[in-house]
Amino acid sequence: MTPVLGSPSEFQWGVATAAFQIEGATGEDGRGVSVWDTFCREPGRIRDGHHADVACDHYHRWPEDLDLIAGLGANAYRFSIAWPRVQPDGSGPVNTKGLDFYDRLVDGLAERGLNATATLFHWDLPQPLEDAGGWLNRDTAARFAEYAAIVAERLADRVALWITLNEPTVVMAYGYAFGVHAPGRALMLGALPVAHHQLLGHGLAVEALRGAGARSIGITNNYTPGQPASDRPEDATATEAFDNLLNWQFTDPLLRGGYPDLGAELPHVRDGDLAVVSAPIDVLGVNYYNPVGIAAPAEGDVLPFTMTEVPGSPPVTGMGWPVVPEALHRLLTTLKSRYGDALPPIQITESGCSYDEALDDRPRIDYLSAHVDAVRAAMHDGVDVRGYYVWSLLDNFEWAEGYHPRFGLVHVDYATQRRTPRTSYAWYRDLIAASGPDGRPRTASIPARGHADDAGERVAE
Ligand code: IFM
Repeated sequence: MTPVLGSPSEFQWGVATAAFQIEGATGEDGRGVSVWDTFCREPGRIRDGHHADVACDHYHRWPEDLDLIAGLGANAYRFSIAWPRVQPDGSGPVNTKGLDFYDRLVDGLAERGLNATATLFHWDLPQPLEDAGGWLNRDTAARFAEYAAIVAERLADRVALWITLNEPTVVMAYGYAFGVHAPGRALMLGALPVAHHQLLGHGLAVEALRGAGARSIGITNNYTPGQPASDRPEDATATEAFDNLLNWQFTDPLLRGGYPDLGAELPHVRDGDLAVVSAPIDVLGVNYYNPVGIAAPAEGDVLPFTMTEVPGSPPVTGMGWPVVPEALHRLLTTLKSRYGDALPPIQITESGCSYDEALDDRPRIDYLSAHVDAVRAAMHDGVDVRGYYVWSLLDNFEWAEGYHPRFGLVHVDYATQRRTPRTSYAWYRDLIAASGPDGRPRTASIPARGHADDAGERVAE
């Protein structure tokens, strides 16, 4: 088979998933325990006590899932590699069977003409590393780089794009500051070292990946743009503090070589670290779901802002997240103006929404259509965007919300593991078919929203 190599020149249309959310098989083939396995066992952490022991059983059903991606006419698949499958203890011996799984997966992608976009860390930290302090411990950065080298030595010949970390801001905020994700620490501003140690791990991993022959490397950040709740100057100040802590903290060190004003001392940042963190990257992965309203903190608040409703009462998704595609356009043009020539080409590594279980999911089509339009508008305005991945291919385990939210282009019946493409699947297939190699519509007319009444029957056969 011909492996897919290097940085593809065509716009990447894809779908994204993550290991812990779909693979299941948590006790198979020598996989170690991750912080999320532990967190799922703690009473009250996950809605209705759900866990990911089986999830979408992708570990066994991956050929069917790759066929679904190929059926879209997509050219890329973003998946993540489970660190505990590869190195059960997070350091030391390699579990060959774990690597074998991803070897089969990337071969399966190449056989279907799909580019592999591999994320090395999508939150499933090996539990022994957490027991040693997790991302609060500087040593985890070095362990991450070692693991990156192990994976790349096996797969670099077939992975088109490496993403080091997925959404380090969410790990810092939800995992270590607010305590609603694994490992469940509620340290508030005490979580700041988690940001730096992840970024340091990213920088060390970039070097390790290049050493192992990786061609194209990026990092994926989640951006939740703050929108002032009112035109009071205090709300504007609070919004700036929010953006610095949650958004720019994860991009300025990469592209400007320094942290924005975080309103705190950073004694954990050592001389020379920022040179490592700011190693050149080939792609900036942008995940965007929604903005958030920001107001001045109330008396006694620990943080310099309060999160509130987005002004203007936009519609919301099934998760209650405001639907504001213009904020994606604004984010992309802001990235360009903030970082100028230092900004590498962007790939939208996640974009999507949850709604109810319906197979005829018109609201998802409206959401995706408006967000693709926002990306294309930003491209028209000069932002270099090279890819768009829908989150997600399948309904899956949505972290603390368990299996309740439904993000998939493909519905999963968890009792039978039957996959059924939704109307949005056929819509996305038609959109890709109607797009040129640069991602823009081939003709002025792109598929009308809600078209595609054959809802993917072709692939379900
Ligand atoms: O499911 C998550 C994913 O793991 C990371 N980005 C956001 C998605 C939806 O919440």
